Amino acid sequence: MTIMAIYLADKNLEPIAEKVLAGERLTREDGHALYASFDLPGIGTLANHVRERLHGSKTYYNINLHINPTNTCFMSCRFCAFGRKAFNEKSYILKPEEIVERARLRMPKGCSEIHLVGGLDPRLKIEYYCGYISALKAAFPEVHIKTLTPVEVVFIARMSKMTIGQVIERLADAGMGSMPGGGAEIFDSEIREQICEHKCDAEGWFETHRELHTRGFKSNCTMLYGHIEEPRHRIDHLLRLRDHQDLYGGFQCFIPLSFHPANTAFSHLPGPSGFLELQTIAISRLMLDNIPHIKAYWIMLGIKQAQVAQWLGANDIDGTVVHEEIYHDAGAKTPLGMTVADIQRTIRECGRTPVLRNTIYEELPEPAAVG
Ligand code: V47
Repeated sequence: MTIMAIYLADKNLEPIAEKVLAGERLTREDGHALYASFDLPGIGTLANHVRERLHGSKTYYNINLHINPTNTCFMSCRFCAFGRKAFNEKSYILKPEEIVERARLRMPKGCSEIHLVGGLDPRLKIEYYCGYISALKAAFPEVHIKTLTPVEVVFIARMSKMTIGQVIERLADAGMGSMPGGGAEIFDSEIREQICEHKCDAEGWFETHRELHTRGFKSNCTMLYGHIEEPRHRIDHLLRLRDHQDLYGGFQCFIPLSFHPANTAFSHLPGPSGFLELQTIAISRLMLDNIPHIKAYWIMLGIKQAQVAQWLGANDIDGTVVHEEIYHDAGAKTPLGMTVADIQRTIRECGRTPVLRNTIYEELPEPAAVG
């Protein structure tokens, strides 16, 4: 494709387009220029160019199940509607055997991954986390356990008087396969202080991924946007992820997380516009030249936005999920889960090719009954 083949309404984007088409890395200033532009079709076309260069027409999905072991949390993150104080009547801590039972009841046919994240409860030590991981592995040996974020790992390390590396080794011995991307929020310390002041900082978040990646584990990464941050904070966040990836290479997928304000301390904020959601997908694809996959998480974006995003840089949509709590506590209107047939139809409706994957992006045969 030549630059002549791309119509850019915003001519300021031409130098960036030249770089993207030549496969050159974009700078911080380029990132700022992208966020300053309203030329979403132009930016989206460039992001789609990168997406198709990497993945052609494939949109990846998986058959997964989300379980939240506990919603008790002694933190008070201002963007969160999920965490409950220990004395709250709606707080819960599932025992390992209850987690296994829940998995048994809810697990969809062909499930390859259980994704588990929860709140921070000082009463829970490393034995609790290893307990549910090993119980799940004993019950479902073939299923990949993707669990805990650096926020939880740093907390467990503190509560259990261990190093981050020691926590990771214990979790890995119990059967943890990888980690999801949560807890990243916005790395900039001034923003972090206003949205989640007591939780692990950017250094703790990156140290955990460094300890994971240097042991050969994969993980994902995220950015929570559309609250009080500015475009420069988003670009700074993306560049910190890109720098880490240059050194350690363990991030498989980036998931921009669109802020849902309902029932949070930021409920007075409007949340991100549909424009910002799609712009952020596209800019993420352009800036993160070393992270292979960009996920448009259908639960959070809504199925329709997730479809459009497949032409603006995204190449993954997440999976069946089955029962989601974090976004639904914050007002998400999407279903709690989707069937495989729903996901395949969603992907085909937007002209992309559904490709079933496992957690580490190995391609799996399409389920015959619904293929
Ligand atoms: O860390 C919490 C975010 C994250 C809200 O790795 C909120 O494949 C928006 O990380 N509005 C957890 N976002 C979810 C997460 C995730 C989800 C799907 C797939 C993967 C993956 C990871 O959700 C939290 C926080 O950043 N979050 N509350 C809210 N009100």
